[in-house]
Amino acid sequence: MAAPVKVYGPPLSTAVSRVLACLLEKDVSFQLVPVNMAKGEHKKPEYLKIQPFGQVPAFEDESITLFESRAISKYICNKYPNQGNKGLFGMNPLEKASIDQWLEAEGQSFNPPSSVLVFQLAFAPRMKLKQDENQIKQNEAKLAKVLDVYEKRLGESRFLAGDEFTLADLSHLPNTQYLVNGTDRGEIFTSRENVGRWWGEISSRESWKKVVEMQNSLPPS
Ligand SMILES: N[C@@H](CCC(=O)N[C@@H](CS)C(=O)NCC(=O)O)C(=O)O
Repeated sequence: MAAPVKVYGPPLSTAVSRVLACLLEKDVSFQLVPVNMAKGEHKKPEYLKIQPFGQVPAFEDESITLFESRAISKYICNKYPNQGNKGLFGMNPLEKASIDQWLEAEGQSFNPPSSVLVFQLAFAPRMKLKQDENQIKQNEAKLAKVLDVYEKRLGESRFLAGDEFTLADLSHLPNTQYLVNGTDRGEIFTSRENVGRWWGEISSRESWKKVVEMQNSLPPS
């Protein structure tokens, strides 16, 4: 039997949790390798050999290493097409293109404002850092515009890339989880009928519930 793949980094990291959700959807066994970010382990030369930008996650599958959570997730889907959720990254070129399109929308349009808000609203208070009200205001406005597009799309189809849950939806889970459940700004999602319905559905996936359990079972840092 092949050795389990390795994911380096803490499940509380949004990018790490994206990869974990994908592995769980695809029923791929994995080993989580701790990286102590408080001690700067992600900036050490040994770690930079597998993640040259000094970020988490890094990923190892036998002799290959990868970084970038979305690229890692696609690799997992492509390597295990017949395992777990078979349609997670589509079954034909058209499905794959539609999933890629919404994955790009997530990476290019949704992630920039939502990750700033996750940092400002969820992480800064925990880290006892001063919040930047201007950044919060500007990024809330940017995210609202993106979610208006999603609201329309999700009025036409059950999930972003069509009628099935895919990597495109999965990729939105980490930031949305923090914003809906870890801040008082969840309304930006839940006040939009279709986006709220979609969030309810995607966040109830068994895979995601397991990731949240992993996050909640960590000792407080
Ligand atoms: N685009 C990268 C982003 C990775 C990323 O930003 N990781 C954060 C944690 S969620 C990190 O390592 N931050 C520490 C740093 O940048 O020094 C991916 O999706 O893998």
